[in-house]
Amino acid sequence: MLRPQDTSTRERKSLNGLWQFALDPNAEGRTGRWFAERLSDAREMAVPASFNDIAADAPVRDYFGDVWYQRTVWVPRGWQGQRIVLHFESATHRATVWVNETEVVSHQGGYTPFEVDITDQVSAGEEVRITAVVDNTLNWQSIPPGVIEDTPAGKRQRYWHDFFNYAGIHRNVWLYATNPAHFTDVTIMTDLDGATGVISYTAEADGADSLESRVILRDADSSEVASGSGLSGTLNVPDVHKWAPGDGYLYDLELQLADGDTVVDSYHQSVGVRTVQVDGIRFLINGEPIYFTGFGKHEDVPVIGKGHNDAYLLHDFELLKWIGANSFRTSHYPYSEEVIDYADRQGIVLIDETAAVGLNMGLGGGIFGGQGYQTFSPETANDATREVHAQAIRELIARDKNHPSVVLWSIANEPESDTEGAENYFRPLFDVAREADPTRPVGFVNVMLAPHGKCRVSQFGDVLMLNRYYGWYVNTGDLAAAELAWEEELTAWAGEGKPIIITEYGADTYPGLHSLAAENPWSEEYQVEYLDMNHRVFDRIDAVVGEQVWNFADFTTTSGIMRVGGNKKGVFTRDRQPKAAAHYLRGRWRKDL
Ligand code: GCB
Repeated sequence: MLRPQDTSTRERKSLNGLWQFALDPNAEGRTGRWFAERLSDAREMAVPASFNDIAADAPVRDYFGDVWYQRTVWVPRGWQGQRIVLHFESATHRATVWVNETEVVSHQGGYTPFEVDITDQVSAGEEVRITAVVDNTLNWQSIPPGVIEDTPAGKRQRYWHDFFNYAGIHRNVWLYATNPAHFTDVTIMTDLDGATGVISYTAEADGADSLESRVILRDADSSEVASGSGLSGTLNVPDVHKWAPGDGYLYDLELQLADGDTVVDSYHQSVGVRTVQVDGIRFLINGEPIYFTGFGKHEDVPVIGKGHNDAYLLHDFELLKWIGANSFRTSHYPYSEEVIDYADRQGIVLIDETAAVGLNMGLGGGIFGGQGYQTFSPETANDATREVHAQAIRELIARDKNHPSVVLWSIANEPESDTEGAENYFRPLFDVAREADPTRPVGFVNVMLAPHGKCRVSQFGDVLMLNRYYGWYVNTGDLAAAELAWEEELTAWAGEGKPIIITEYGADTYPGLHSLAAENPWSEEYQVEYLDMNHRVFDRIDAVVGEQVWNFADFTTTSGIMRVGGNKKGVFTRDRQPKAAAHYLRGRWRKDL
């Protein structure tokens, strides 16, 4: 699938803005054909945004089930004879869409795009009604998983990930037009031959049999540097300007379908020329070792929840630059494509993660016992779940394969990984990822419950990604003991001979809470001491090639006794003000100061 764009032959119309919106607590809308007319009892809802925090209304915030979005749109009259497509960048977690009374598409998976050709349902110059029912429930066959439980107080949605289940239409919605003959996909792979960049491209097109296909590569000054013909080929760029961490240099590859001198479809794909490779314990970009500095993040801001917002995007990247971070992980789901595009342009390196989080019944039981479920079983995470998970991996890679910023796929966060069930579940998923993308390393994020010697899934990864909380969840307040235990475990992992990225380490910190006794958890001083202890350990182990603090900013979670107004492990507050740890990290990461 190609991202909608405006070009000399393509045109988009944004459907962002205010839509009609209605909850459907009794699940009547589908049988009652709510799509067939104007939604009754509707309020207005912003798109893109999570619906949860917009209404001052607890039933909206905690709602699970179907919600309905509806709007009308005029199909531009100039689109006569064009192929017309309706495109959602995401709908969390699944959606079905109607154009007028015709059901046109369904999609599951809350963080990847879907689209449908609606040429037959619409006419240029006429108004159509678009209705989407979005269902945010989580079950054992969704990624992420969850369960709806009957309680004395009614039904409750339970899930096992530590962030709020924000839902709705989180990203852009587009109507766009192309020529009936058009490109449908392109895959770019890049390599280096000395100072020459080698760009291989493979395009796919529909209705293009009698047309000529050609490509033009331009540099960042729009000067042509190479060209070719055919749906696939290789372009050489002497003295190539490589894409590298901190240097987001991009070329533009224009794909053209032409009928003689007439270009009938033109699509622009940005290209960053770089290589990625794992070599023993080193992670190489363009043959040079990288040490990842940065964070696990969330898409999470006041009022709009997980809705994409350009201002926060820019501000967050300013803060990354300010603090000296060269990377982050899209924990715990694929982020908006605007984020990935911007990372390409800014030279920020990404670990790109699927939404497979919470597949672990060992976590979160605490003194109240276990979760009451077995993670992998015919009734819980089963073969059907794995197929949904495989599809989530394929859709992530299909969406992000051409982004130079993405250097590593993470197929899950902290799943159960110390059992036979886990091994059987995950083995084929690594194959799915490698088949979809033979060029990038693949891994998953290991949890503290499956330490070295117990984990049965790490053997499949090219890189070890570890989340560890020595000094927080264990050895709380005793950093000396934490340091010894952490170094012992990490030394054992180093023996695997793979690069290790510490993808989470962090301490909840209430901003403004200070303590002279630095070993007082929740204080700003403790967060600094905790990070410093971790860094002493990392610096002693050669196989550690990266440190990503949990988390960039405080974020919203479900309520619980471990959380005070959300998860407070942010180095910045939710409104992006620095805690003391931000200044400390800046001192460690900004080598130029
Ligand atoms: C983890 C999870 C992350 C949580 C974090 C925490 O291991 O991956 O989603 O938010 O710990 O703060 O407990």
